Amino acid sequence: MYTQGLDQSDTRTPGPEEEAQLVQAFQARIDAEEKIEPRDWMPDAYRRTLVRQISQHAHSEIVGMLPEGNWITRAPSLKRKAILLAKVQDEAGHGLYLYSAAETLGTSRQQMVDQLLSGKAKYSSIFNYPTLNWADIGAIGWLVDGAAIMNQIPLCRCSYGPYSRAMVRVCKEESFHQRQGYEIMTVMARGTDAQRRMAQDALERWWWPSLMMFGPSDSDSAHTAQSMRWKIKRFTNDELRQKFVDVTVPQGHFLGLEFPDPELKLDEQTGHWNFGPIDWSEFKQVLEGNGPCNAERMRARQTAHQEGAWVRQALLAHAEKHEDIR
Ligand code: FAQ
Repeated sequence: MYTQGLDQSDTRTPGPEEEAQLVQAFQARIDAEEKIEPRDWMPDAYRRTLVRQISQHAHSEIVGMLPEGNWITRAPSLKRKAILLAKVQDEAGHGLYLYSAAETLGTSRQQMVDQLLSGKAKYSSIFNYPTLNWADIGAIGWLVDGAAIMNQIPLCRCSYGPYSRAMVRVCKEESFHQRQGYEIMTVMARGTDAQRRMAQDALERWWWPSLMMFGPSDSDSAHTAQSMRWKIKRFTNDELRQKFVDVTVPQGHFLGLEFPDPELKLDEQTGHWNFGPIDWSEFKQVLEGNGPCNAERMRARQTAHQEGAWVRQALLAHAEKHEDIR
């Protein structure tokens, strides 16, 4: 029974002097690029930051299934339908790895789901925009998954072990998603005039919301400085946004598409693409629940949760029966 006691944490509260030593030793481990594991001592604020970020991330994956799920029954061919089904299933899997990673910090999945359903927890702003036509599925893969990868590759080096390991697999799948989205855009951009117009229209609607995915600019970001010290984040929101613009603009130009930004211009000296101002009032509105689809997304999740109650009850009953037999 050598595993006994592994799941019991030290409930003793350290005194102020001991706490200061623990914090110092903790930061030294982070600075030395050691991974922090669930049973290790960690400051409460580090734990809270991780639960906040990982649960928001998990909710984003789950809510993120809705805009694309909208097109599964209307995909233009059997092959496209099979690909989209697999992609949406991957997002569900990402949500599950992430909820599991957050659970290692002592918050149950039920608590996290309750916070989402009551509107207390956030999920990514991008999933509050509608998918109006098939080209939107291409634009989501290319831009939304593209932005997600840019943000998430550095999370593979996050200081918290379970989160960093979950991100390795997530990123492999996201990179496949990005390529399938770009392939849809390529086919449409090289198709009929009507298809080219659809691809252009989708880029125009998804471009600015994709830039907002990276979060507020560094000067307004509440958590970035501390998260960088803890090596949860490795780059700031603005740094990642710029990297995304730099790789994505040439991809769009290659397809002959135009970005909806008259100020977009290559700075020959730095090699970066300068872009125009982001409409942060729109971002704020979406975060406050007033985006085009916030109410619809919440309703869809609440209904799914209610309608899935019998499945959860059946699984629990099965698990209890299994316990009795053992
Ligand atoms: N939407 O101080 P910061 C995907 C909030 S997954 C909503 O800068 P932080 C896959 C932020 O939470 C997409 N809220 O915060 C997919 C905070 O509020 P709080 C999700 C946002 O944490 C593809 C406040 O603003 N990815 O797309 C947003 O240091 C296709 C202040 O902000 C992740 O979650 C936003 N865009 O940096 C699925 C990645 N931005 O909590 C389906 C992990 C900021 O104090 C289909 N997360 N806020 O109430 C992160 O890297 C970070 O949490 C950031 C925000 C960068 C999102």
